[in-house]
Amino acid sequence: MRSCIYVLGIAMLVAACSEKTVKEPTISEQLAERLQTLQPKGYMMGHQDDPFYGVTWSSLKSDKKTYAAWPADSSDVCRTVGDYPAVMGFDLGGIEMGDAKNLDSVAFSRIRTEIIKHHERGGIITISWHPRNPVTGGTAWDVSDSTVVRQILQNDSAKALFATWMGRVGDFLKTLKTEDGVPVPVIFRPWHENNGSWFWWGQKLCSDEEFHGLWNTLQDYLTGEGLDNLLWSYSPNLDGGWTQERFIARYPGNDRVSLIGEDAYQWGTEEEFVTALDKDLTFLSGFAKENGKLMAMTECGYKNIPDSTWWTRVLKPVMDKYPICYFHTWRNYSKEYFAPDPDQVSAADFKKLYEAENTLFLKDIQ
Ligand code: BMA
Repeated sequence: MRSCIYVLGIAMLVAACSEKTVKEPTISEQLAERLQTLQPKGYMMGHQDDPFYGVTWSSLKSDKKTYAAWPADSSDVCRTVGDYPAVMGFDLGGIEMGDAKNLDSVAFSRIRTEIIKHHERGGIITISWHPRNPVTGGTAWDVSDSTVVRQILQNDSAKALFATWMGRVGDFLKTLKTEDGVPVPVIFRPWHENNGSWFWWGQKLCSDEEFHGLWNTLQDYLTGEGLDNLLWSYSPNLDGGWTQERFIARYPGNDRVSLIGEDAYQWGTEEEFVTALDKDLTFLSGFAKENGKLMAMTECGYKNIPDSTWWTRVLKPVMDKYPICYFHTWRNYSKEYFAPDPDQVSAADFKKLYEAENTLFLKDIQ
């Protein structure tokens, strides 16, 4: 009898172990593995809203309702270097209101189509969300009320409204599937630039505990909805002086984040930018290594790129020093753009960046 129990025990142990070894990684775990495998080859180029409009073109007609007959698959990046960005970024701002178009007038149906298309080309998707202010009704940039996050967590009517908003985000994310019904992997990056005070979830607008409450509310909701295709990215803004203590004050926690990074724009002088970025990437790469996280420049750029050698002279030397998975340039439209088009002063330099061994565009990751 004793030996029977012993044999049974061993058999159960073996079964449990093999169950563990055959457990399929989730879609987001597969994406993390892909990012990890690609990283030693170099860093990917990303662009926000790449297929919708560019410096000189827009597929949205002036009626703001219909799309012009721009050749399908237009892209300033592709027009400049002959290849698409490896990473494409999209924003859900407006989905919370039940709007048909996002805050930059792009129809959510079109966003869905382009996300699936880029995934099927072999590209990588990142999604941000600039939700309206649920208390004032203003935009994400309305910082007139510093109790918004607290209200979402504590006030019944704000809580209920925010629950509706999360539901709409979840409903949209659930539709990001290939024809075979396989969910598209997404680097999901909510509550970004939270160390600045220009969004209602910013530094001076909520306490650390409230920020964590906001993060967890959204993450727990979407995870509870079965969305295991989201790779969660924590992305404050360029700081220039991160300390461990300050960084972890709002960091959601190792069990909640897979990729860390920051949004780093050159707004002032080149020297200020490079010094701050270099310091921050030193800190972030140390933190990423210690905590087993992926890292990226989750947004970056130099508005309207007035410097013809900015890419290879200013940005590349800093990026080369750190194990970033990608750098993500913000959107291009006539007044403001962060990636060149073929006639832009930095186009030739951007081509040089493209030709470098360690920069990855779509063809490099397919
Ligand atoms: C900002 C600007 C805005 C835009 C928002 C969301 O940085 O580009 O014009 O509405 O991002 O894309």
